[in-house]
Amino acid sequence: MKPFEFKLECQCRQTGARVGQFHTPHGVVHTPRFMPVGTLANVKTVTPAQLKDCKAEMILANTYHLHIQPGEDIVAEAGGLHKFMNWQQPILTDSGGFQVFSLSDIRSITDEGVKFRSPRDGQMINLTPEKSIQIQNQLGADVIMAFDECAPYPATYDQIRQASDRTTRWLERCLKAHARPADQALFGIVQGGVFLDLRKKSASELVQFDLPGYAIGGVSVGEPPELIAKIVRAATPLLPENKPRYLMGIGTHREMAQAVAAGIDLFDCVIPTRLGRHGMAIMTVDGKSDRWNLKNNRFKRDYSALDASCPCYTCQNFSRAYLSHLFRSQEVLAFTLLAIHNITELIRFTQRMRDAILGDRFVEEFGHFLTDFSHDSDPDLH
Ligand code: PRF
Ligand code: ZN
Repeated sequence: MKPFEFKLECQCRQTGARVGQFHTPHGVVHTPRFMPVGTLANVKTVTPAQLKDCKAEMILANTYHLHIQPGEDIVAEAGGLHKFMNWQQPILTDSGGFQVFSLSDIRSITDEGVKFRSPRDGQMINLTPEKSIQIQNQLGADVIMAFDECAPYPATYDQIRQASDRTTRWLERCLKAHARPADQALFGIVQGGVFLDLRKKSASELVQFDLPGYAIGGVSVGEPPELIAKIVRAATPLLPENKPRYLMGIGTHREMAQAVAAGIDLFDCVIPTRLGRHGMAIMTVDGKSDRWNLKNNRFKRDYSALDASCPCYTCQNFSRAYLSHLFRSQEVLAFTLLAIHNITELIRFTQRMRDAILGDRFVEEFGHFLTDFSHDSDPDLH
């Protein structure tokens, strides 16, 4: 098998949904698939052994955070990210592009790069396409992301055009700087905000670089949620069929189902661990998604399993009443148990879509998530 080969196994006959296998130096990722987020070289409150039990395949880490602490030199000296955090399966690092814009005190954005103050010690940091790639080369993930400019929402057409044009120019510099193309796949990121013509322009420019994979960025930044599916349906058909497609920062059932229907393969989101720390369980009840607050009084004496149909460690061993008690007592174990369930739930959801596509049952089983989805009557597709 060639490195970073994406093997298209099956395509849905009614939608753009597909099943594939993405090969990396640390193993195969079966798509569609949800990827848990491990920002600082750990998925918050969950051990690697527990993550494996959740059926996680590829996980994420962040260039921005790891550069600030502990620094890429320490990770490289430790033997790279896989060894440092003891995760021997695939890892993807985000470039820092998005995190600088959403988390830091920015001093300037120019064609050269982004200057900002480190939230750790106030020192000036200069992140450029070259620097982001050099850091990601040192971290050593299987997939690294291009350094992009994600414009805020709302922004004018001109601002978004400038940010997505700059993202294309930066991609060229990322490719030149990339020192490990043999064992790290560089993915490009489609920008263009809510403007479908800019999305199409961005996607068609990126495709010229013949990259091993493509992502759609700049969504879920505050725009109305119904626009996400529109944006994905505008950009995805322009991306090559035989390369993985990753929708960044998305992880609700509905958004993932609609994106899968448009041909997306990979997702990531912090919500399973973040909601877990707030006492919220992500549930599928009668095929529909729901969120339960475990601190609710109705769970106080509910001795049934969190979700009897869920194979996760939490659901197999603990009752709703026990989880409710842990949260009320603010016990740290509560975070771990709920994160295990929530991550399992989102990975199982993508696995169920995978099985349904393979069995020619995708629209039958997931059609209720696709309500505003219609493949040929959508004028934005043309
Ligand atoms: N760019 C990068 N990472 C991201 C995004 C982006 O646009 C998003 C958008 N929601 C999440 N993560 N580099
Ligand atoms: Zn569970």
